[in-house]
Amino acid sequence: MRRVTLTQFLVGRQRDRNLINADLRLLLETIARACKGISTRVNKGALADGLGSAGTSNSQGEVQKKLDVLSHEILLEANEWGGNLAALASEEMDNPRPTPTHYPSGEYLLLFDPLDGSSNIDVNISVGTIFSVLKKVSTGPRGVIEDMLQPGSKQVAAGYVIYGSSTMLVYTTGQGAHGFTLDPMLGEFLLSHPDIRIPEQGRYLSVNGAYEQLWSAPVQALIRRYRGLDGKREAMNVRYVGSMVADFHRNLLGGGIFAYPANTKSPKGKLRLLYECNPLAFICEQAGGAAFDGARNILDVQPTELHQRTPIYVGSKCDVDIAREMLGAA
Ligand code: AFP
Repeated sequence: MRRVTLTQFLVGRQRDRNLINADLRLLLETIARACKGISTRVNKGALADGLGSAGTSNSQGEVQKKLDVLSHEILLEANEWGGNLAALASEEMDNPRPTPTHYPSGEYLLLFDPLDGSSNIDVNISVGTIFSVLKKVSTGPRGVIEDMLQPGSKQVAAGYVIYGSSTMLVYTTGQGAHGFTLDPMLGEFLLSHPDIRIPEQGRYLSVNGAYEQLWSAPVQALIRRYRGLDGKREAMNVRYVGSMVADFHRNLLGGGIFAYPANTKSPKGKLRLLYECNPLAFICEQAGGAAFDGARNILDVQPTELHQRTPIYVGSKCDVDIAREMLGAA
């Protein structure tokens, strides 16, 4: 069977229904190309001298892996010259970076986590890249922080690439979520999962149970509910990789919920709103699922800082509704 490449799929959407414009198409293609480069480095593992710590920390005090730094640079270099972006921001940067003045400025902003789950790289477990695209709202020539601090409902595109047993890209521009698998022989992403739909109710619960003593009483009760321990529902299977992209991807295809609640050590949760939770929430909603922060829909949260953290419950709609009900935000 002849499969549709990512480029053909995007061109089709641009041509037939004008669902995306040329600049946004270029942006998605450039991200995909950069991620192929990251995939090659990740796949080479120990052979590419990419494993281990870079000996540095990011602005949030987290130890950077060599591949974190490399992936950040690959995405930055691939995207800053195209003329379609006004600014970029990444987990590995202190502040947003306006595109260099020797290149034209565009109407979009790219926010990304270059390598999510990177503490898993050294032991050959799936990791991923997550990205979010917003439209510039400020009036100056280049993008500024104000442009980045928009609620997730304003995203015009979002996606992730999972570097797993195969490399897959999943993206949305607000007309469904579509998945492509990288054919390493052709070097192309090929359409493999058109119009992904997450099951209404899921099988999998992904949560780090080691924090149980640190959760609030309602969160403890919620997780007990998912595990079937209060006798009110069938127990879900607990599966936790520790790479959000991998846990999310499994649950998107198989049904379930990924939860990273606030706890007494991380009162705002661990995961970042702008470039981790918002893009996955957008994809999940487009696939028929939901995402909640314990009080509101993730996509409705008004951000106040670039590296803002948030608790998250994301996945199958019925399972997220249980969180809404039990955390008192019905
Ligand atoms: P690293 O990038 O430091 O490996 O963190 C991964 C992550 O941000 C996310 O991908 C995981 O779901 C989550 O952290 C795991 O955190 P815990 O180890 O606290 O469960």
